[in-house]
Amino acid sequence: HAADAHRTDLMTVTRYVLNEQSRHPEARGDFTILLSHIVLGCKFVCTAVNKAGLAKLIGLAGETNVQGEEQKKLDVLSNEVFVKALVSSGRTCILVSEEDEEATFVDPRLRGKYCVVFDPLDGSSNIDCGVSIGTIFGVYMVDKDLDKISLDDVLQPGKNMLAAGYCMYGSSCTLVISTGNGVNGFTLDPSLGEFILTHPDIKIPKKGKIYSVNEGNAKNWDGPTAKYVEKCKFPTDGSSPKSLRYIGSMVADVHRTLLYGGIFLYPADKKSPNGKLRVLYEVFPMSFLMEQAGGQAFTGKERALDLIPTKIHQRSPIFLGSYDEVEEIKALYAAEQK
Ligand code: P6P
Repeated sequence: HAADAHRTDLMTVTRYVLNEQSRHPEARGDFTILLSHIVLGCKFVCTAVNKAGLAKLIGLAGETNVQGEEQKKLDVLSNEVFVKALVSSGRTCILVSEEDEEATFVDPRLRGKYCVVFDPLDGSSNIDCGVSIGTIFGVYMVDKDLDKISLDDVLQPGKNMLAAGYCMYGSSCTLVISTGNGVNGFTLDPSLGEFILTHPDIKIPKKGKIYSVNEGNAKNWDGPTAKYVEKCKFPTDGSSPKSLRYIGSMVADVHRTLLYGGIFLYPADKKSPNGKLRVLYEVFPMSFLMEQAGGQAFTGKERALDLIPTKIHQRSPIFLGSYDEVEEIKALYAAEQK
């Protein structure tokens, strides 16, 4: 019984990562230490998000807290926590956050060989209505003299990532992570303060009955996207129409797609030729997870993980999800090229 196993054989995310580390005999535990600091950040944000929700509702938040300090916006607070946790881990050298215009180059005395790209609180505009939001992160390694690092060392294609994941703050706190050997989901047990394995070896269904896109942008879509969505609504092969599910919070939409199958799209449109989602800390981590779970991720031009970013906040269109669904999109874009 999972419940029994939970009681006696606790597979925590820390133990899972240690097991993963044992697959790399040369590893000295740096990666494990880094991930434990990311997990710490997620635990903090989980409590802050839950408190903020309640505090805001019962007016505790107000403009200042009991110390008379200006109540920080949750995404600013979350960012500070992640930056401090990652710097203090002593395992990072460059950090890229959605919240910071410039990359953070860690103090040379505290540098480690990993770069972390992250969105500390994606979808934070949804907090007030209680919709699930989340942290998204990806990890690269820099294999050079840490005194000679530059921005180019974090502008790597997504396929170079060593790990990626998200933590979804909803009715429960769910951490979904891959270190390159499949995808596993952990749920925070608040009584233990530990993430317990609840979704071992997640595989996305090969096909899906759900498409997830903001239909409000339909008038600006390009041909292949418009054709694909049309096929979802008016299938010509006798199959039944797909259901539309769009939460408007990437972590929630991607989590549902990963577990139930289907496709998530944030296409380019005439107003935003590169779409809206950011390459380093939204597109790459979610694409990494999808491929690790047996799905695909495509930009409209290429495999998402092959894209080589030139700017840290660069955007890209993205189509990700069930293998067969993304194949259909790829065929429509290929046909347009002919
Ligand atoms: P739109 C949230 O603001 C976000 O960054 C993602 O979490 C989400 O997928 C997307 O934007 C929603 O964008 O334009 O559909 O509201």
